[in-house]
This record gives sequence, C-alpha cells and structure tokens, in this order.
Amino acid sequence: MKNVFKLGAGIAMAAMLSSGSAYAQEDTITIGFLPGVVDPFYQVMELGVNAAAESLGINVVTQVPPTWGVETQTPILDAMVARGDIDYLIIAPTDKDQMVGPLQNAVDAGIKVITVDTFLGDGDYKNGPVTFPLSAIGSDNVEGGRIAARGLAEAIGGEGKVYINSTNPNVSSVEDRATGFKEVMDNEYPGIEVVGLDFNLDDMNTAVQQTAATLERVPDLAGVFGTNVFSAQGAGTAVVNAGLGGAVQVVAYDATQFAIEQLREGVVSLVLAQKPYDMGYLAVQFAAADAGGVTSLPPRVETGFAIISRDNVDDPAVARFIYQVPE
Ligand code: T6T
Repeated sequence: MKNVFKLGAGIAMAAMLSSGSAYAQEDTITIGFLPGVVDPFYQVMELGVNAAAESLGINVVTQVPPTWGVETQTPILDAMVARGDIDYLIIAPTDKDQMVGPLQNAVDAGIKVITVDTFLGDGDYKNGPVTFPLSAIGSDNVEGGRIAARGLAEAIGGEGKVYINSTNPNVSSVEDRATGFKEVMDNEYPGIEVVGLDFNLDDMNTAVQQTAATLERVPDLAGVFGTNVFSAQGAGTAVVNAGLGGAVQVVAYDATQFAIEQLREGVVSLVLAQKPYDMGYLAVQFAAADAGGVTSLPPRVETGFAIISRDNVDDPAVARFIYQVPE
C-alpha cells in the first residue's frame, strides 16, 4: 500500500507529537473512543488511549460495544455524535463498507475521524474509495496472515489439511488475515490444503462448535488458524476437548493470556501479538497534532507485531507485548 508510515521510522515524529502538549493546556479537545467489542485487545488499546490523553490533558469519552457488529456500534456512534462535544473520534469500524455512512454523518457534524485496527474501504485514505478519515493506524494484517501461514506450515511439516476460524465477513482486519494466509498456502506450500473458513461472529462458543465440527468432518486435519482472540480461543479449546492438543497445531492471532498458556502447553505453535497500546496512544497523539495545526499526518501507520513462540516467550523484549489487562 502506498503512503505507509512504518512505525520504526517514526520515533522522531512521536517525540515531536508528544512535545506538542502546550496547546492542550490552553485549548483542550474531547475525543470519542469507540472500539469494536469488549476483548483484551481493545482493553489494551484503551490503556494506550488513556495514557496519551492523560499526558496531553485531553478528555476521552469511551464506549465499548458489548458484541461485534454494525447493529451495536452504529447506535453508540450516533449517540456520540448527538452529544455535540466530540471533536475527534477514534474508532475501529466493525464493517469496512457499512460503517462508512454512519461515520460520514459524524464528519458532517464536524467530527474528525481516525480509524484504529480496522479501516474503512480499502484503507487507502489518499486514493481509495473512502478518504475522510485522517489516518488508519493498525497492523498490516495481510502480512500477519502470511506470518501465521508460514508458522503453521512449519509446525505441521509443510503438508496436510488446515482450516481457518474467523469472525465476520467484510471486516478489514480478519479478512486481510485470511487473505494473507491463503495466499501463502496457495503459492508456497503445494502440500497444504485449506479445507474451510468459518465465521463465528466473534463468539467463542460458536468457534468451539465450528472447530469441533471440522475436526469430525476432516479427521486428518493438521492445523487451525484462529484469526483473532475468540477464534483462536475457540479453536484451541475444541482441539483440547477432542484430545488432539499437540496433534492438531493451532496458530493464534492476538497474544492473550489464554493463547500464551496454550503455547506453553504445546497446543498453540505460534502467537501473533499486535500492538494495540501503540494504536491507541498514537491515535490520540494524531488527534492532538491535528488540533495543534499539524498538516502532514501519515494517512496509514503500520504498528508491527511481536511473533511469540515457545523459544522466545520468556524473553522480556517479547513478553512485554502479551496483552496485560487490568483485573
Ligand atoms: O484481533 C483483534 C482485532 O484486530 C480485530 O479487528 C477484531 O478482533 C480483535 O479485537 C481480537 O478479538
């Protein structure tokens, strides 16, 4: 994708942004933070949002949808717009097309939008179909899917049948993960067959049932890719319930405590930690920078990954990316 700002190169800019707090003391802004759902990934993102907001003296109004979907996110968004005091909205859109209209309404009401984690349209806010958000801050999920595929392929010895358990269609993050995963399996591993992709609607119990049904249907299944927190938890749970822990390998997107326990137990072979804290922190800094007159914010920021295996899980430089949520 063009216009991508790689986070590793952005330290000078981050320092510049955080030193811009002088404006905030005189003229504070209010940010609405509207993540996708209640889960450890967004809880860590909220910590980043709050840390940046505190350091800049910015008010944040946070509302977290109880379940994933346009039906739950849109009314919360509408209510935030109706308050009349929100200047910037930091949101993880739960559908790349269906959330465009509701967010356009927010823009029409004078609110500036930054997307985190998931994006609208194709995520190219310079030349793509949706250009109103200031920036898309999140993981390169196609690349994450490729990393997951290579990890799973290695864990199963380069051949066999694999299955993807995911959340919903038309969500940029998980859709890209499945795309990257299939691309690598198709192009690099002729001995591996992707036998299915299920959508659990971000419900762990559904993920358990779907994975259990796949284990029945495909008795020689070698591996499962769980594309997010609940998909991976459901996949890992079903594999253990079937007595197949270690025999059927799981790759987990998102570094929850549960995924790390299953990594240590040999059920999960690889965990991809995203950087939700960075996403939240940077999004607030971008809002502050925009309010302070900065006009060169990058329209896309990729925050990177930590790839966690049994070999490095106790290395503090890696373990710091395991999602730690307040009790
Ligand atoms: O994987 C994350 C996030 O990146 C995705 O968009 C939705 O699911 C999570 O929040 C994890 O549950």
